[in-house]
Amino acid sequence: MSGKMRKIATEEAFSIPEVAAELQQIVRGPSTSLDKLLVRGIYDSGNDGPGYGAMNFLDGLIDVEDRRLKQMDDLGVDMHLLSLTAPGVQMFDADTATDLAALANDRLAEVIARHPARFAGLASFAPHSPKRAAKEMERAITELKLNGFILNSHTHDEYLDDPKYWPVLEAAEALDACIYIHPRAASYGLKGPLQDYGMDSAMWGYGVEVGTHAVRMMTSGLFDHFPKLKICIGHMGEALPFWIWRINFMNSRAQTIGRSPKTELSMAEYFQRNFVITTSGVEDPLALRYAIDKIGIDNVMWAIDYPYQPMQPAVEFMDAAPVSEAERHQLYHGNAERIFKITPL
Ligand code: 1WB
Ligand code: MN
Repeated sequence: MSGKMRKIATEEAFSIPEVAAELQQIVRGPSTSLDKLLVRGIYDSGNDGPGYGAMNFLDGLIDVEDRRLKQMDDLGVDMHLLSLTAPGVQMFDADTATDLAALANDRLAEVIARHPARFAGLASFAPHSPKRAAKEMERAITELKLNGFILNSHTHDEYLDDPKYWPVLEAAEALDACIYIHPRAASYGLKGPLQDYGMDSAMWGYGVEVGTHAVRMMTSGLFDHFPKLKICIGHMGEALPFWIWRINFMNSRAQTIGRSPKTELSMAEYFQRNFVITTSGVEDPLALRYAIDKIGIDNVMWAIDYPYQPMQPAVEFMDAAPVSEAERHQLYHGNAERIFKITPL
């Protein structure tokens, strides 16, 4: 055990009762979102949900300062970078989403104020109303001193390459704050074959959804307008480190024949310049070593994905990972301190 190494876990989920109650209403309402398969089990497990209630994730999401903190103590986990869990506020209508994002940010700032050495946080915003979102983003960084932003992929089936979201991207870039794109279930047009066999969520669908989101952002050329924008993706990069060579090759061809917009840089260059990844929920030493060698040790951070994945194996994984001690320091805390502006010890 590297007991003295600071350990900052960077994709750690929480919720508040008000958001949980609103999600229960969504589950009972007419939405045809694929998210309902999983969200029902967490927030309305008295219904006929597929057994997720038994895992009691809701308890682990609402509890921040009690059992979670004790477990962090026991395992030597110094800090959780908290984010409002998927689907965040994005299934709600614009006004509800705007209000609940602000409330969640206030609560998050209160938790951090009580435990400044133990928690940091990513701010929520309601992409539905991009201008109001930009205001909340500014408040979250300048007043609440939060550390970046959380976005749960699509919003009502729309993605960040849509020009309507430019105020959001402008705000993130101007505030020099990273947007963490966390999964939610695939959008309406993408969900067809992902609806069966439990493929909708963390097993496969989440990665397809966020990977698609990230490739849309790169191929649309939006990083030419926002060259300093930083996007974080979890789950060892949602397969993109493995695919980037082919994305790059085929995009270059698509640009040549006019099927993809002309861009100033190549896809591989955008991936290197504008993206960072975390290990959340992928405890595979070969995948970690590959990701580091492929995209650089400065671009990879450790995460647990609590409470959806247990803390102890995530710590054991990183303690034993096939990396140098200098690399382990960067993975465990150095990169998170730089990217999320957490004061080094
Ligand atoms: C699970 C994982 C469920 C995540 C989630 O619900 C989220 C799961 C919002 O493993 O069932 C996640 O964040 O990886
Ligand atoms: Mn997660």
